[in-house]
Amino acid sequence: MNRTAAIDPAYKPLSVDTLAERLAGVEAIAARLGADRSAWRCREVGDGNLNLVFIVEGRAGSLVVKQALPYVRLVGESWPLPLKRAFFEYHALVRQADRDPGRVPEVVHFDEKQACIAMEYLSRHIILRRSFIAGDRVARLSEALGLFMARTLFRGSDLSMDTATRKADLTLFAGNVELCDITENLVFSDPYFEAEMNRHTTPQLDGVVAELRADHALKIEAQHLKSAFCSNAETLLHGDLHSGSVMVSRDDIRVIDPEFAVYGPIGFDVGMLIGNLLMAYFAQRGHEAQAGERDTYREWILDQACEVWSVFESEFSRLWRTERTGILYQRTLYEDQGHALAAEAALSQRLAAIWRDTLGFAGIEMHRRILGLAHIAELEEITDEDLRAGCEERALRLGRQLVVNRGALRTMNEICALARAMETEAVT
Ligand code: SR1
Ligand code: MG
Repeated sequence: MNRTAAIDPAYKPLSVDTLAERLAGVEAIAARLGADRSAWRCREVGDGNLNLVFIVEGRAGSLVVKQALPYVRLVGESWPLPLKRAFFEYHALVRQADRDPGRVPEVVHFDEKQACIAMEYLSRHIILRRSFIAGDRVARLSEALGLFMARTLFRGSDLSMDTATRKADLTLFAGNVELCDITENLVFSDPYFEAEMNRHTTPQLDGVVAELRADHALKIEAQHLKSAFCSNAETLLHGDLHSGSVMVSRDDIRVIDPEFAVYGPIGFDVGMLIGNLLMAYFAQRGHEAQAGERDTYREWILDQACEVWSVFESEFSRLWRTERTGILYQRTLYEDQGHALAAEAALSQRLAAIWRDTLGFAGIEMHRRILGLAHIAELEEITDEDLRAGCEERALRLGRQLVVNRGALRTMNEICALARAMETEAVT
C-alpha cells in the first residue's frame, strides 16, 4: 500500500476555535451564515473514517465544512493520506449535481489548499444506516438511489460523453491514486487473507473465515472482480456508495462523500449499494426486541434491493434510448440504419454484464465489511457477539454465492429468495 503523502505548507487543520476566524473572509460562506461571525456556532461531528466535519450555524443560515486530514482518521497519523482527495470529492460533486440535479449537497465553497469543502447542511437528514438500525422505512429510497446511479453512471460514461471531455476527465480522476489503492487492497484483497488491519468477530466466525480464505474459487473470482475495478474504466463512479454515504429525511434523499470517485465499472456502485442493503437485511435480527418483530421491515429492505435494481435498469434503458450521444453504440450505426432492434439487443447485453458485475461487487462488499478494516454500524452495534456472528455469517455465506455464482443468477427475486433461505438457516 502507498504510504506517502506530501502536505502543502499552507495547509492547517481547522478547529472549532479557529474555523470562524479562518473562513469569515470567504464571501460565499459569510453570505450563507450571516456577516456577524461572532454569532457563528461551530461543532465537529465527523464520525467517518477519514475527515474532519464541522457544522457551522450563523444568524442567516448553516453549512457543513468538510476538511481532509493528512492521514486516515480511523487509523491515525501512522497512515498518511493525501489531502487532494478533497479535490476529487469536489469535482465529483459538481459532476453529480449536473447529472442528477438535487441529489447531492450544494457546494458553497471549495479551497483546494486547505482541502476543504463548504456545503449545504442537511439539518433534517440522518445517515441511512441509522434508519436501518432503528427499523424505519424511508420513502422513495429505491427510486432516488436507482435514478441517481443510472443518471450519474450513464452520463459519466462513453455512452454519453464525447471523446475529448471523457479523456480529460479520465485523466483528472486517474490522480485519485491513494484512495483507489485503499479500495483495491481493503475491498478486494485483505478480506481473503490474514491482512494486518483485518478484524472479525472471534472466535465465533473463525471457522467460516478459514473456510472462505481457503476457497480457491472465491479467491479467483475476487481477483477477477478486482481486475474489472482496476481496468474497466466504464464511467465516473461515486466509488464508495454504501449506506453511510446516503442521507435521508422524511421527504428527501441525498448522496454524499464521493471522495473515492474514479473511473471504473458501472456495477461497482450498484453492487456496493445492494451489498449494503443485503447486510442491513441480515443485521435486523440483532436489533429486534423479540424474534420476528422486524419480519415485515426485513422484507421492506429486500424490496428496496429489488426496486433499486429495477429503477436503475429502466432509467439506464431510457437514457440509452434517448441520450446515447457519446463515443459508443452511435445512433448512426443503429437507429439511423433502421437497426433499432440491434441497439436494443446491445442494451440487453450491456445490462446483463452490469448485472453480473453488480452481484460480484455486492458479495465482495459484504465480505470486506465483516472481515476487513472498515465495518458497518448495523452489524457493529449488535452487542451480543453470538447474535452478531450469526448475522455476519449469513451475510458472508450469501456474499460468497453472489461472487462465485454471479454468472448463473438471473434476477433480484432469485437473490431475495437466497437471502430469505439464508436468514432462516441455522449457522455457527
Ligand atoms: C481507510 S478507509 C476505510 C473505508 O472507509 C471509507 O468509507 C471507504 O469505504 C474505505 O474503504
Ligand atoms: Mg465516506
